[in-house]
Amino acid sequence: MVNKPIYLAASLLAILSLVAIGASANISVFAQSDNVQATIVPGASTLTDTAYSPNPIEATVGQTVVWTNDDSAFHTVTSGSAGAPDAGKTFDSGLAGPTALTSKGKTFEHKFDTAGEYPYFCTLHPAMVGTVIVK
Ligand SMILES: [Cu+2]
Repeated sequence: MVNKPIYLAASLLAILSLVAIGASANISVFAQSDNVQATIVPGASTLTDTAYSPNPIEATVGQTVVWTNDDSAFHTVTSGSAGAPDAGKTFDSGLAGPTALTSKGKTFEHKFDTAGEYPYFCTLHPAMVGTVIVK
């Protein structure tokens, strides 16, 4: 009878720690679904591997990378490398349409569902290159 309050306290602690574990698990799931932000920097047309920032972009499987054009010039975010037959096959902001990064403030996004390294470039300025690393 004397120990009963101790058992109650211990049970309460056990329940509270389970709740805490559950809450932290939910937070990590939420963090994984967050978008990863990247930019095309001002003056990118004359840059190479610093045109896209950060470079490389690191993401986890299932995350979406959002590129914002912070430059005044028209750029693209195009998978692969310039001249390669598979260029633009995985993702491409393109030269026309709603995803085209025609001016400052425009955004393009792509969700990465498979781990790997994804090189990309700008079709208008092929010296602009970057990599997305998905883990
Ligand atoms: Cu460009």
